[in-house]
Amino acid sequence: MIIAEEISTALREGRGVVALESTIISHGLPHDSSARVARQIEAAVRDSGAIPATIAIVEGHVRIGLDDDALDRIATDGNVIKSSIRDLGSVLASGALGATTVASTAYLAHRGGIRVFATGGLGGVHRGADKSFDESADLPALARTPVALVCAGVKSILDVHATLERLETLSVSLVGYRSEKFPGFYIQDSGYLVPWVAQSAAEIADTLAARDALGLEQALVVANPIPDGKEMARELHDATLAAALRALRDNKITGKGVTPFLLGYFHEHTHGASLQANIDLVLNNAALAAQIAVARTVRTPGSTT
Ligand code: PSU
Ligand code: MN
Repeated sequence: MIIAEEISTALREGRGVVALESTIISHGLPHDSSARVARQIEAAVRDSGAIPATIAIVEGHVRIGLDDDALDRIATDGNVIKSSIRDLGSVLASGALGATTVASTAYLAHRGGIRVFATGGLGGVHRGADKSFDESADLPALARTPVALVCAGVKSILDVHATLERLETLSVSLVGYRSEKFPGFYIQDSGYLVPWVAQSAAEIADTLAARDALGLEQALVVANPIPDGKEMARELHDATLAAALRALRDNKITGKGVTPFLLGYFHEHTHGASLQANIDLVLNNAALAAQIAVARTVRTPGSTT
């Protein structure tokens, strides 16, 4: 595991650090914009006073903090492997280029001493999972990794109700940021409520500290709705979702290809609207995660790891 010097120094000095996943760059965004967006996400973390730590597998090493070259390769190389926890060993041993998912990023960040993590949307239970058994490895990973994960809820492509039930069963903490509505990624309201609401980053830092004092090993998911005025138009969203799910069936896509296919379908069929929403919500999450990471250093000095 190679931790970039800026990040290891920040961790040693007890400064705020935010982990960022790389599958969103390699598989969640179109190749022509992903490198630019990846840098914008890192800049959003810095603008809020924390150090970004984008995680990926490069040439047989886990890299925490990517240089320009590695970030460009993750964004543009067509052979980068979407790497969940079960893939890590094989990707490392083969020397392949690997992009980490929420599950593997949370695991590696925690091992590297980073407690706050930002992504777009959490993986979850897919529609039809009662037959397909398709439930993201993100959920069981969060059940045993005590990071604070800022996300815009789960993608509307998923079964939101079932995902919330699974999060409850797995004892993953769930707090809405300034909203009691559980967000639906491209849209502010998934139609479900969150069990707790926090009004500030400091409140979330306190919640994390209280859980730490009890030795809880589950994640704290912070649900941060896409900002006002940035969500996708409902009609376009609902129509695209229905068509994307039909295309998924027609193309017989299964396994780890499902999420990238659905996100790609949205990006191709909404004339840039879903892409813009995706970018807006990720930047919003990166900024909040940075505020939480900084709040932790103020509220609980010396306990950033
Ligand atoms: N959220 C996004 N874009 C993405 C993903 C999430 O905004 O590309 C990725 C994350 O890496 C997440 C993964 O962990 O999708 C979930 O994939 P699956 O459903 O195959 O577990
Ligand atoms: Mn799956």
